[in-house]
Amino acid sequence: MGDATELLKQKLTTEDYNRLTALANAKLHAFVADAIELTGAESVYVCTDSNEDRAYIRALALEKDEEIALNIKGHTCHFDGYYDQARDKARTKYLLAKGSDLGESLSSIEKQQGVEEVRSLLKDSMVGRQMLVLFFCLGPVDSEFSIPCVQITDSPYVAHSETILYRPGYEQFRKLGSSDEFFRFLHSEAELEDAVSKNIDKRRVYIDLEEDMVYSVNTQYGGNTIGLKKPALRLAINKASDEGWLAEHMFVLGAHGPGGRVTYFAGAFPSACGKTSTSMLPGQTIIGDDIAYFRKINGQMRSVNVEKGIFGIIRDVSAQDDPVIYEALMNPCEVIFSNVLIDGENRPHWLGMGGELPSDGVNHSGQWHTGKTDADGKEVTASHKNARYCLNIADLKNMDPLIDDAEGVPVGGVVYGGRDSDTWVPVEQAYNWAEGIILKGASLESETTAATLGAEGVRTFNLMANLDFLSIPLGRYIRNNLDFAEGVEDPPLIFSVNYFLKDEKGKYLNGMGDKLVWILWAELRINGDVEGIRTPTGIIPKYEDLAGLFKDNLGAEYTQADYVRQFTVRIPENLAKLDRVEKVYREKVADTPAILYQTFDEARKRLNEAAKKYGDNISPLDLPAE
Ligand code: SPV
Ligand code: MN
Repeated sequence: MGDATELLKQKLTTEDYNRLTALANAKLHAFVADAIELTGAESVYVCTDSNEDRAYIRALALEKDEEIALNIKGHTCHFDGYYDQARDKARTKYLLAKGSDLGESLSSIEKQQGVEEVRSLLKDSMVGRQMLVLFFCLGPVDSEFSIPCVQITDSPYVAHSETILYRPGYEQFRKLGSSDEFFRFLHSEAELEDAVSKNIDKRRVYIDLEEDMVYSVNTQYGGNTIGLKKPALRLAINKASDEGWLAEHMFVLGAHGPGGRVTYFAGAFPSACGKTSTSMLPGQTIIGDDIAYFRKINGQMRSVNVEKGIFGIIRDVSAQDDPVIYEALMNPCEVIFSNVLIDGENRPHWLGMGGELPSDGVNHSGQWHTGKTDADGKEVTASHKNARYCLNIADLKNMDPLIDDAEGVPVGGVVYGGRDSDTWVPVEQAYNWAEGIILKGASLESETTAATLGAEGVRTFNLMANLDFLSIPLGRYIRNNLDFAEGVEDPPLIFSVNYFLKDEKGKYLNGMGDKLVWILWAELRINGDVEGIRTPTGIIPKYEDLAGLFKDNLGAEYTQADYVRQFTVRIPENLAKLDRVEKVYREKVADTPAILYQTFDEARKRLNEAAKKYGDNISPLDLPAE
């Protein structure tokens, strides 16, 4: 380690050197020294948890043109390159030692080859630039859930985003001492043209599970670069599997039931399928919108938000549908907008914000006007469909008071949902934990969205909405989820939800606001307040209970005809779904637990028996209550 210290002494100012070496951790020093040598950074800034250091990062993002100031105090806008607008799944890979295998569903590259490739792309990538070294904590600080992380980046935008999204970690590293239990992220935006990464074809996100380290290069889009977000989720899933806890792509929400009761829900949805808006339901309180860790503490399943901010999709955020977010986006507080449209007065605009959009301005394509087309003749939309906002949850009016609790919150319900136009009913409770994991979570399919590169609207298998981030074989992941209820006194109830069900003419059967009713019904179920109706796939609400919830919470009249249309059990679609999903497991997953196939068979049997008795489409009014 003597070498590392020598190099650090040469390259760092006395102040930065003292800041870094105040953290007496040889692995950390070696990581920073190696990054300096590799990237050829001209200087290094070591960021502590102080407000002054945060202000320095914010100012740097403006100075380097990675963000521009908007017309409201604290608001800025960042643009990613035109072809760098979403997670690049194809170029995100695990570095695997020869002979190890994660199964064919997860992309990997032989470790030595991959490390050489990504390091050659990082070589001299920071020449003439300042390297930023930042410390964060995943999960609440000083808790069983905490994972300290160090991020190295040459992008002040990435650094700024992380100061909003994650709890500060410099002091956590002080407490960590010489332990090597922390995650490391090395990112360089590399060669820039007009302040965006130029060599998108050389974009790489490579993950080293043995080293708990991720490399990212030639990209700026947050999902590829913000180490603590999805790269860290991948490391955490692997760590959790070794240590007996769970890392999930889930929101955590406090649902407020009768008499001031709060019941906590965790919910998994693929990207751009209503996860953030569920975590923001009116009248409820938010813990987190994207990533949650779960641990068993004193016989309870407890959960924390890994983050403290939101990197949310801005499309369709409007005063009417998302009043809490909308208010923050219209008032002074720290917000980074990305890939929206900026008008001549430095105001942001986006698709679906309500009202007319300007006919020109600046967006992710440069100067923009209505009807502009790109090099492929494709229309450039005013804002990108995956345009985002990044803000602190503390700036929202609906933050749950337990957000930073070191022991997390007790989970009463788990929800799985996707973009499903023809099969699942709007809400349904699974008969038990194992059926919930298998018939809801492990059977999740969703139509693809703009949150990842590639075609939209294609129905795709997406196990627990976490498939994009899995770092362990799929069967083991399912097993871990099944086993997690062992030793829990009162396991959470599991529900499926579907906000995207359509009728035979392709019209949505539900309004955007209806999701509040599904969650509040689930809240009543968890607390034993309402009966349900038994269907071949699970337990659905009774009409009267929903009618009451619609009236009390949305001031809406809910007709029996609506109920029948939405909650009719579609037998052929459910059978077809089981067949599609089973095929994936049989053909692509070598370690599928046998219980999955058994549970599918039982569900098929129930569906076939019901079809014999009631026909292919079963009205909920024909089925018996519990
Ligand atoms: C998602 O796509 O699931 C997100 C944003 O939450 S990203 O950072 O791109 O992962
Ligand atoms: Mn996400």
